[in-house]
Amino acid sequence: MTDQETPKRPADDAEAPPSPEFHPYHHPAAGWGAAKSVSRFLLRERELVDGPRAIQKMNHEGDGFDCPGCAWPDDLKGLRLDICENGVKHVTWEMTHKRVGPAFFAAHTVGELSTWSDAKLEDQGRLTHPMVYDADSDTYVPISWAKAFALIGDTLRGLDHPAQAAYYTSGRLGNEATFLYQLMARELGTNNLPDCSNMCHEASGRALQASLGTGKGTVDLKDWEVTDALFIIGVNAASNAPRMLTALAEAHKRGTRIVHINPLVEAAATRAIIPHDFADMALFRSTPTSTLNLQPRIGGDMALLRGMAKAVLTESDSDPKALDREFIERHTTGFDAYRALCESTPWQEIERQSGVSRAKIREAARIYCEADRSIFSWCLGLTQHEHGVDTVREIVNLLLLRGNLGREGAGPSPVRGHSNVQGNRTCGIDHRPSPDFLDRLAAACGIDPPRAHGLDTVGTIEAMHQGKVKVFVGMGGNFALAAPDTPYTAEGLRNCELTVQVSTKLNRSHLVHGRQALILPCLGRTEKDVQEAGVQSTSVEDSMSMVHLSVGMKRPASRHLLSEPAIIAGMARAALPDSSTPWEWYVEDYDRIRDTMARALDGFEDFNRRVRLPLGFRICQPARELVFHTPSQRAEFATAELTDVVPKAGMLKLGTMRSHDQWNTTIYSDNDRYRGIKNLRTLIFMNPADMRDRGLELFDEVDITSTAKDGTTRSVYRYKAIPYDLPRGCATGYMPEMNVLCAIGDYSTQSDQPLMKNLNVTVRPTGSGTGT
Ligand SMILES: Nc1nc2c(c(=O)[nH]1)N[C@H]1C(S)=C(S)[C@@H](COP(=O)(O)OP(=O)(O)OC[C@H]3O[C@@H](n4cnc5c(=O)[nH]c(N)nc54)[C@H](O)[C@@H]3O)O[C@H]1N2
Ligand SMILES: Nc1nc2c(c(=O)[nH]1)N[C@H]1C(S)=C(S)[C@@H](COP(=O)(O)OP(=O)(O)OC[C@H]3O[C@@H](n4cnc5c(=O)[nH]c(N)nc54)[C@H](O)[C@@H]3O)O[C@H]1N2
Ligand SMILES: [Mo]
Repeated sequence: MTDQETPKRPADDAEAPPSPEFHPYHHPAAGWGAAKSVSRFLLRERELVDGPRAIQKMNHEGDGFDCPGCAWPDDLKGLRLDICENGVKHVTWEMTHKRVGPAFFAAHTVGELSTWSDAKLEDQGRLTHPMVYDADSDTYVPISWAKAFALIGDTLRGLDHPAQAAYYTSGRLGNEATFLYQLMARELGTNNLPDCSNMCHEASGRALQASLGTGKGTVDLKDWEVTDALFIIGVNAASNAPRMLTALAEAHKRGTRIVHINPLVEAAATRAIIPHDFADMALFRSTPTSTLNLQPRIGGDMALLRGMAKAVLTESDSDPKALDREFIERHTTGFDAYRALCESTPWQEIERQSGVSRAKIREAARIYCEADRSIFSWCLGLTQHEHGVDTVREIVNLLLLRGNLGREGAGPSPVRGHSNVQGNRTCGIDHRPSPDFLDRLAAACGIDPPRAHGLDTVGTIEAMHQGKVKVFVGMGGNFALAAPDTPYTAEGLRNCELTVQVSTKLNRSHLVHGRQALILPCLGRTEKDVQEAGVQSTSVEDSMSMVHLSVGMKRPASRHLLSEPAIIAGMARAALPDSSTPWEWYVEDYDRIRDTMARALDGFEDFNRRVRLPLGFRICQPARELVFHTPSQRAEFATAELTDVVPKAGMLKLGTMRSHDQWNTTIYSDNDRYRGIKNLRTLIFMNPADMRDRGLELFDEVDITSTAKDGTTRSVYRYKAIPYDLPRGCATGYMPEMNVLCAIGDYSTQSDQPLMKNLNVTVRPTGSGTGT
């Protein structure tokens, strides 16, 4: 297909790009705005026939596929239309009729494609053939699967050490493929398994592990249905976990109190129309989704939570029931030290660091004390910070004070990102595997896995730079754009001997490549996966530890596509010709992979039977049973001091985030409906007073310069300033455009996560001063 034949986004045809617009949004979330957006999207992707049919099958027990979007759990009552606007966009994007085949690649050099926008690259459609980079013509040319695998095998076998390769996972990979992938890496001899979780919930995993001895949340949807208070922190649910809106609206109707903690008052913190409630839809009847909104400064959550704990402890002087003393006594350790720390932290410091008044914090604490059962839920607003681990541990501290653990309707509930990012970790994508995990894997699979820790995302980028990692394999995702410090990451990838991208759509990571490069196209989750034993299903694990099967139903986008398990097996056999792992036999029937997983993985006993139960099965959470695999065998209070998060004079704290019309690096449009933005992505949301200080008005152009921990600076130019309701000294803008500002060295010392929500920036009008 040539570029001329390729349907373009309207913006590409227009003489001048449409003008940006900003109209603050005052409507409820979801409802008709979402329905309208869905039909526009189906129309654009020419999916009015297949789209609705597929949507009917989404998130259905038994015969459906799991939405490849977010990791919010499926409705427990088997709701017929358990979907959301963004899930529909996501599925339709995968099912597009547009194709990127050999003719397309012959018509466009990599040099030319590099000048295209990221949105335009992905919009070309589904990849259809395995392709290899040809340096002479600067194009990708077709290659057979056998030759592609041979190239990978030869290169891997030619390395001096297996740790000269890194194997990235984006969190959509199903459990069975995940298991084979980590098995391949470990059989080859490395734990270099960076994944997108290194950029998202690493802090949550480490905090929960340290406090409770489990890396995951302990609650499920049933708990959400009976809780008395919900604390929703640092998540833009209306865009990024839209099915949570239903849970919030239903909870509010039941009388549950809902506190949102976010520098921005996001759409989910106002009102919502429940999309599958036809009466609500027909009558435009919306339900409130918030009792109280607190707007801390960026990074101010820990101080706010500490303030709540301080208020709870003060309350306990007059009301003994404010604390669950029996729970604290029986199940925790470190309470006295934590109490002393809270008491010695002055309110003045709490107010300064959080940016929220003592009165407001006490109001939240009162709601907490009045609730018999509370759930705390959070996402990236908490984790992508220097002190992300301490902050999540502070949530656990608060929960422990009132015994909100191990009982119905109470506990920690992180909102995970990609649809199977939690399953990836459960099934072995971990650069720091525990000895117990490796021992069991060794016994079940007859391999001798390496014990040394491997590289995470940031470590991989640095190692590619230093020439220590020479082969990069990306199982999905868009590493070149998703990772921090875009030019630095690009240099790392270009320094590789071989880059391999297993993908469904064309993206930047195909153009920023090693000396040799492969694009390997795979089946998407909506597509029928037929192997020797018939149609195969794969399993995924949602945010609340439910594991269930997903079966694709669409005809594959091309007959040349392979499934992810087949691609991994092909690579593994080529790299390990003498391996006694039955790679080909596994791929013939995924039940065989599941049988091995049942032996190798904790909680997967009797996997093949249990995964076929209605709604699947829940992986046991020891902390929920009040069994704590911590050094003390108890839940451990953490006693970290507050750190200084107040921006230095003249500087702002900038958080990068997603718009409503994007999926990580995939941009569907330049609109952000709930924040009132149209036709604009290169923007910065600022407090109106911070704009006035700089002489800025709406849409004025600014240059933004970040200063890294090591003093180096990075800039983006001509971004448009938007006045927005967020605390003074704070600003936000969109990833991945702003990843340029995130220095490679700026990762948390607690979680190794890049500080994507904690950039120290100066903002000045474009054309003023020297800039950097
Ligand atoms: N439609 C759609 N859905 C998605 C994704 C997508 O791109 N598109 N991505 C998926 C993935 S991989 C992930 S990890 C999740 C991400 O889901 P979110 O965590 O919602 O992602 P972000 O857009 O990064 O926004 C985080 C929120 O944090 C707030 N925030 C910023 N700084 C702070 C802070 O210091 N404190 C607090 N309390 N809040 C802060 C922002 O105002 C914003 O509301 O969503 C998943 N779902
Ligand atoms: N500044 C900043 N940067 C961030 C973040 C932030 O908040 N701020 N968030 C971080 C987070 S939380 C995450 S999770 C990462 C996201 O990082 P990634 O997971 O690496 O990126 P995605 O944009 O989700 O990947 C999109 C690509 O996945 C491929 N794909 C889609 N479906 C499939 C499939 O079924 N199989 C395979 N093999 N490939 C498929 C397509 O080719 C598509 O181009 O970004 C991180 N980067
Ligand atoms: Mo994520």
